[in-house]
Amino acid sequence: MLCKLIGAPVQEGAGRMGCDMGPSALRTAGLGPALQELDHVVIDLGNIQPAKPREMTHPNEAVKQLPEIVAWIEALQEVAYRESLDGMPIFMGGDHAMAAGTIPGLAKRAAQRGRPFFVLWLDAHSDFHTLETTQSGNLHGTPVAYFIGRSGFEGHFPVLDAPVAPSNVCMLGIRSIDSAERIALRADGVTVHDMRTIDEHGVGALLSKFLARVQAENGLLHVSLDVDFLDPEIAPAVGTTVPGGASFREAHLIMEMLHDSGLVTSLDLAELNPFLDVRGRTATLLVDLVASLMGRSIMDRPTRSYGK
Ligand code: Z70
Ligand code: MN
Ligand code: MN
Ligand code: MN
Repeated sequence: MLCKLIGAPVQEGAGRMGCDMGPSALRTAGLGPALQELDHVVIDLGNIQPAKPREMTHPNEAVKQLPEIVAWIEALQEVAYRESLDGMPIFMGGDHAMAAGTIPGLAKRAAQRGRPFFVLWLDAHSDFHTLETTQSGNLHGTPVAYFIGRSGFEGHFPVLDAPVAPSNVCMLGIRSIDSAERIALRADGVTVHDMRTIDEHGVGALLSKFLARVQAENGLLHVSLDVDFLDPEIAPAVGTTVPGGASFREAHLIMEMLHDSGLVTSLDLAELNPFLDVRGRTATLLVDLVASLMGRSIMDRPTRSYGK
């Protein structure tokens, strides 16, 4: 498989700086060589550069860095559309506002191919605010509401060519949601598997059900992985840690099942903040998870320790 590494050093969507170093940390942790070892062809397209931000304001005064994020979204939508013509784009973030660029670009490509488009959203948060409902003003909390076509972005974020059907979005690992988000998620019919659901049913059963649907509908599947999906004990390099995250074993199981499904056509790696990492362990874990997604199996896997 042709893997295209694309750096998206967005940091203006998060509450603190540092996610701009994410692509560099993933390269340093050996993402490219790990994929080559699995017999993939890897090309690194370097980092995306947004255009100069245009002046722009929003009536919600909480909203932060709107011009910068709009510039990123425009650039990433174009790159995602172009680079999804062939191969498997792997977007190395960058905070999760990146997904307001990558996913609409990929969804446009899927529509052009006449294929239904699905998103597996692995995150502690639902990122389902609009420009109107966000209270923190951190725009990494808004991409999902945007790419499914919820109103509240008009005149600011680009008009969507192909909104993602809310029923084609499956969220896994959610454990921090604001009330405006909860209400909107219910109204739109997004599948939300929170941590309680995972504890009751297990990630395997929940994921199988979703994958069966993607397969039955001959869909293309995008995976958007926020570092805070993982438990902060194993993945400390993230701005907003939320306790009770996915374990090492749950995360690898998900990646292995995704690999076996053969359905994944693109990937976001979001919210890695290397400034907060502990001796590169989060970046290394992400590389290992991508390797599992791309075919590394436990029997072949050298034992690695993430202990202190
Ligand atoms: C909260 C907000 C958020 C991270 C998403 C959290 C948003 N709902 N934070 N991902 N790390 O600020 O809107
Ligand atoms: Mn997120
Ligand atoms: Mn998150
Ligand atoms: Mn936040």
